[in-house]
Amino acid sequence: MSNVNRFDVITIFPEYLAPLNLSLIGKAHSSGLIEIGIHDLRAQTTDVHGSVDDTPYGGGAGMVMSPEPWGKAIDAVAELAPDEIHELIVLTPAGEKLTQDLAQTLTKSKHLIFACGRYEGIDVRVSDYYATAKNFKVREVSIGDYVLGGGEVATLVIMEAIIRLLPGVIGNSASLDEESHTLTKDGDTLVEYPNYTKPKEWRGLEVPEILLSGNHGEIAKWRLEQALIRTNLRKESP
Ligand code: 6GU
Repeated sequence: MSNVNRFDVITIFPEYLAPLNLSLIGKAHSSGLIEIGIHDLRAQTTDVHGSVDDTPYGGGAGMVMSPEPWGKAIDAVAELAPDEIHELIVLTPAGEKLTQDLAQTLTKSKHLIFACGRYEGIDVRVSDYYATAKNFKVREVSIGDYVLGGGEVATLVIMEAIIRLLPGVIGNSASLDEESHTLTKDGDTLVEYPNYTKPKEWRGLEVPEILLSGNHGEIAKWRLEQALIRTNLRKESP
């Protein structure tokens, strides 16, 4: 059983995932901390036009993605990690909302498969089928209450949220403990305190005196106060 986390993305726009080669994720991939595969759904089509969608049963606007190319593509990528449980993430604005807590949970999955729907989404029988298939788990996930053209950008968001939490990806892992939306020991989630660096004065704006004091106890107290103020401000204006 492989010790690295594997991520497979199925899409009709493989080029949309090009940013995965950059920065943190690019480095994690090239250093072998993670495996990433990007797969073109159209490779699984059989007709000359490479059709991946059709009109909805029951009528209505738009097109629905056909189940068979998805079934073939998902079966094929499952073979790339044959000993793992496959966590199939179906991207849809109707899904469970992404949170830091969900990102943390998904770090535990050794094999994540992202199914990027377009148009009016994927025939729901794809989710229904894999929900009971051997060695599969299914989650429908959304990144927020707005509608995107497809699941590709949502996949980038979710993968970045997960991958930066994996051991070895961020050099200074202590920076993960203090950041926004992380559960505190009291079970709350706070947004982060404000940060300052040099110079001491910039365009007439001063760094708070307390941060220059060298008094670590007082600084910790001030930062917690600031985090609470910011958290409460956000709750009043969601
Ligand atoms: Cl995952 N997909 C689409 N198409 N729109 C979204 C989304 C996903 N999450 C928020 N909006």
